[in-house]
Amino acid sequence: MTLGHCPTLKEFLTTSWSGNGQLTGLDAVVIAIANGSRQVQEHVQSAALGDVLGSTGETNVQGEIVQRLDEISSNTFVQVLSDSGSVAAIGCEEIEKPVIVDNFEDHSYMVLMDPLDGSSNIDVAVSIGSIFGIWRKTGDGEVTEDSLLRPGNEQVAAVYVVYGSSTVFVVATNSAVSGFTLDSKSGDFSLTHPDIRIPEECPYYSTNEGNFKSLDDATQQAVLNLRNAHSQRYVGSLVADFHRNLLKGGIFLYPADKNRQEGRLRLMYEANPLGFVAEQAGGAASTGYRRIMDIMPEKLHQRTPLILGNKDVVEQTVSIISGG
Ligand code: AHM
Ligand code: MG
Repeated sequence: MTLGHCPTLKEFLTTSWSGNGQLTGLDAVVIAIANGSRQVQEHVQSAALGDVLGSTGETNVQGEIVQRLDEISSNTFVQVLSDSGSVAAIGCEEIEKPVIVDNFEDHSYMVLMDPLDGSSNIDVAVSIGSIFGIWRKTGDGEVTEDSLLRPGNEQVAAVYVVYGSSTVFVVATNSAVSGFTLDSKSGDFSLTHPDIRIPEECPYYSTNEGNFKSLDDATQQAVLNLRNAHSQRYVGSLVADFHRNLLKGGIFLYPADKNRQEGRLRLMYEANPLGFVAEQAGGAASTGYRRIMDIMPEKLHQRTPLILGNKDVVEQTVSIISGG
């Protein structure tokens, strides 16, 4: 397939978003993320050659070892978003406190991000990615950490990027989920997946089967049911597992277990943005007990159980887990 006739991301934003007052200034945020992801993609591609593998020797606010590519990605996206002229504050999985950029009127968005998802796969050339939830700044007062504690259902857009066998950029708003592929020759992202809808069939389930023994009885039963009806696929990078399931149909589960009563994944950086994409594409996202998007966050780095993907299969799984 040649990409010559496909609209670029910039052309798409100009034609599809112009005239929509709800989205004013959002194009600058999306373009900033695209520019950052191009830079991160170059680091990912050169990896060992570029001497960016391995850990920094530090531990992040989540208590996890910081990989060098985590740090490079975090710095890159903080820089491009701060320079975009549209962002008031940034919350980042790798940074304890939010980055407050500016509070001028034009800085009307807040971005919460996992700058490099799938850290355990960095050193072994397996797909990784970046995830972003975008909220409109509320109120006229000073932006503080509390300003960022908004529920997922108030997101105006979500973006994720997969650095895989190709680099794919997906942006979701209330009106559409659109996927773009990086043309490495021109450096443009071109529209290759217009109006993504999760397929009705659900061939795959994705979960860490090594955690099975730590699940409660109801959740074990839910996983057993999925084993009987679907093929298993698990990359271990949420963003890559989600992308496959979005395009092919599938359900992803990282439920609570004995060792992780609050779940493993982060509400603000992973569950909310991908939950938003899933819902806009016709899917669903739940903790096992309630809709992800309805959770009123209490803290920035809050964790959550996550069940994500085809709506009917998510609903069946949730009803078994919750005994409902
Ligand atoms: P990260 O954001 O530090 O990379 O951690 C999140 C990752 C997800 O991408 C993935 O789904 C999960 O953690 C894998 O966890 P596990 O190795 O326990 O299966
Ligand atoms: Mg992550």
